[in-house]
Amino acid sequence: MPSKTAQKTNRMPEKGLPQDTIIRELEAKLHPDLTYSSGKILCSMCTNPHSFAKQIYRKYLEKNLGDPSLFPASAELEQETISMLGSLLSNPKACGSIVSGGTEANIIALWAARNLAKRERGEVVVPVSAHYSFDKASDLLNLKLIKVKLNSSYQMDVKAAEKAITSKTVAIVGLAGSTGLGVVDPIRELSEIASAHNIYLHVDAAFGGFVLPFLKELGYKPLDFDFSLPNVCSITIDPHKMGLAPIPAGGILFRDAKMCEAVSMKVPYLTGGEMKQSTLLGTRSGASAVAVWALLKHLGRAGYAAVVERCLGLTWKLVEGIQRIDGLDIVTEPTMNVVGVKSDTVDVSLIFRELRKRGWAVSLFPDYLRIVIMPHTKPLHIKLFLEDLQKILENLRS
Ligand code: 0PR
Repeated sequence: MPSKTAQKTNRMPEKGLPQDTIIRELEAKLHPDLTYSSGKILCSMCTNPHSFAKQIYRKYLEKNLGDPSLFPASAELEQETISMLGSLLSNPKACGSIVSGGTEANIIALWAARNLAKRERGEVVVPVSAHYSFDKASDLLNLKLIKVKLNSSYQMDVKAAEKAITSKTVAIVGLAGSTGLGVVDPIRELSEIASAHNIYLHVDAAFGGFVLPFLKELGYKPLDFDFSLPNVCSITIDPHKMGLAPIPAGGILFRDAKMCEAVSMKVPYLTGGEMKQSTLLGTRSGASAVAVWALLKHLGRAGYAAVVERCLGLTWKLVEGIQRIDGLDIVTEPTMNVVGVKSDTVDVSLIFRELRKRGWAVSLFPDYLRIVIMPHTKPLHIKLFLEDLQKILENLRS
């Protein structure tokens, strides 16, 4: 993209350079990047991938799921992965794909809903808290987003959602873990509305998909959000977030094959037969899907439950610490490992800036700071963060 300021140009060297020279240059150039291991990243929904997943990913880099005629076994593993994710979400018969992330998954879901509804210039009812990937999807798919207000618990207001439904509505979207606060919308009620109006319901559990299924066994309040609700048509669940898989690994799961068919394209020339694709991308990483398959098998339910238990335990330590600091409070009680921090006395953007000066990365939403406690966060990081936060508040108030 052309910019007003002079852009630095780069040229491929005429003669290749030795690998160690390049590695040294890379280390120096990439040095400014933050690392998860520093503990300073408190704003990301991604984390350092599990070492076993990295090992598997490296081993199978050449595999291309865009051409299952060459890699039929990898395609089979992808389907086994979808079935394992489906069983985590109460539907082992789910169909779908391992995709590039939550954005692609949400685009594919609305693409399917639009095609199934066969409606021109359709509308999609979403909560105002929906991730911006839905804005991208609506732009690409020529759908109008109808953004619905939240209730006092920061969930989609169900009455407002029902009111927003018109003859043009092609889908309702509910969040099972909002980007800002990790809030779960009343998916059961949305499912009832979807049924009453015969409308497609998509659930964005990009983050919550690897957290919510474990709440009950960990002694937290369970929340309905998955295919056990009869009208949930599709779910986004991202292995590259709380699934600990290497980027890129998103997941789009449909209740049944008919829904998946709504976005499938025939690509017969590759096989001389019936080959179909139902993703946005053509050439796509087989290593991603195989790494997710391997990690689901390696960690199992118990392994993932332990990860969630650690993150939630630390989240509550953080909440207690924040509530002890004069002038700070949480926006709402966390459902998962996402915390909103607000202040009645100090502008949160000033706190954000001071934190950055001390190396801490949090996210700045209009009225609050978002902190995500991921598996790379250790108790010591929380302690140091709270100490810095306390000092910052004292300085800003004086
Ligand atoms: N749905 C929800 C609920 C999300 O929170 C996100 C991303 C997406 C969909 C889209 O997922 P992809 O980014 O995989 O396409 N949530 C994070 C966010 O916007 C993404 C993120 C991750 C941002 C790591 C920063 C970061 O360091 O906060």
